[in-house]
Amino acid sequence: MNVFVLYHLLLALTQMFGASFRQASQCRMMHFKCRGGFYPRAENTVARFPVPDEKIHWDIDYPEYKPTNYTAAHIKGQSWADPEISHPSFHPQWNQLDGNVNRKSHVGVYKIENLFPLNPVGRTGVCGRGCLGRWGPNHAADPIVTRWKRTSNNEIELHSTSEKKILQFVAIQRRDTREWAIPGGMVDPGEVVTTTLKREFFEEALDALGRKPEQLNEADAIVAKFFESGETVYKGYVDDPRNTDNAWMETVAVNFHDETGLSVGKLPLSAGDDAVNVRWMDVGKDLELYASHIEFIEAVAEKRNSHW
Ligand code: RP5
Repeated sequence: MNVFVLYHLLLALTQMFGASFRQASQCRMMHFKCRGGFYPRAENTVARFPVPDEKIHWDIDYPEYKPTNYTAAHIKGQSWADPEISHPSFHPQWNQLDGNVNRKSHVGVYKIENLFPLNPVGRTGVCGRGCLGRWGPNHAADPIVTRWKRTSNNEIELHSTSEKKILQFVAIQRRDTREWAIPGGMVDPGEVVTTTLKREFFEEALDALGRKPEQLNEADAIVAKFFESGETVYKGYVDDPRNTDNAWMETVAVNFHDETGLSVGKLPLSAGDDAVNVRWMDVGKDLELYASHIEFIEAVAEKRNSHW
């Protein structure tokens, strides 16, 4: 068998058995929301050093590049945050599971330069950790809970132009930036992603933390059951406004779909924890969402063949 035939055989096998979700690879990704302007919600104004599109990637020379060094004062000394990189007690195991802290990236092996992990996409105009707790990847999970939009007669509504079914997803309004977003959150050390997905949805969209234990009811059991089967639609880097050259967000986004609208699709939503608002939002390409959440929603729309 010659090399050409072998290559195409391997390619076909990868397509047949490979991941059916989007997975960001390190090669030539771009980021936009963590570049230009100011670092979000910093104590003082923190301007990002300008990084034009063509200078994002580390392998492109940019001798003038002087990123602003910023680590938020409030993360220092927190139990959920790493110490300074030079702290004598800090011996991070990069690119692997470090105790119960996951320092592996979904996008491949990231580089370490002068002790600091390097953002796998490239320059952001800020070095240090910004307001992220971990050096390197900060892992999150995003539950995308969907149902079909229905008329008052409970019939599935079709879009007037595309004539396709309209998907709705549970969106929260973030307390920090006031942008609408998927109700995701950080994976705690040692926590499995399936637990994070459920926990974050309970906290942000059903206000589980604001309720007394005796208020936990039948609805909670419905949600717990509903979260047993989800489909991963994205795994990788997030273009999050908090990213820096040395600390960045990554996520696993999973779709949980209520086909009949009779399960989670019927429950009353209530904003809690980091959310100031929650609602079912129609899916379409004009949505403006936090970070790169629109990409994950697009992947769900594609999977469900809904209006976009
Ligand atoms: C985004 O930040 C992730 O996609 C996830 O939605 C979120 C996690 O951060 P917090 O909401 O916990 O701040 O990058």
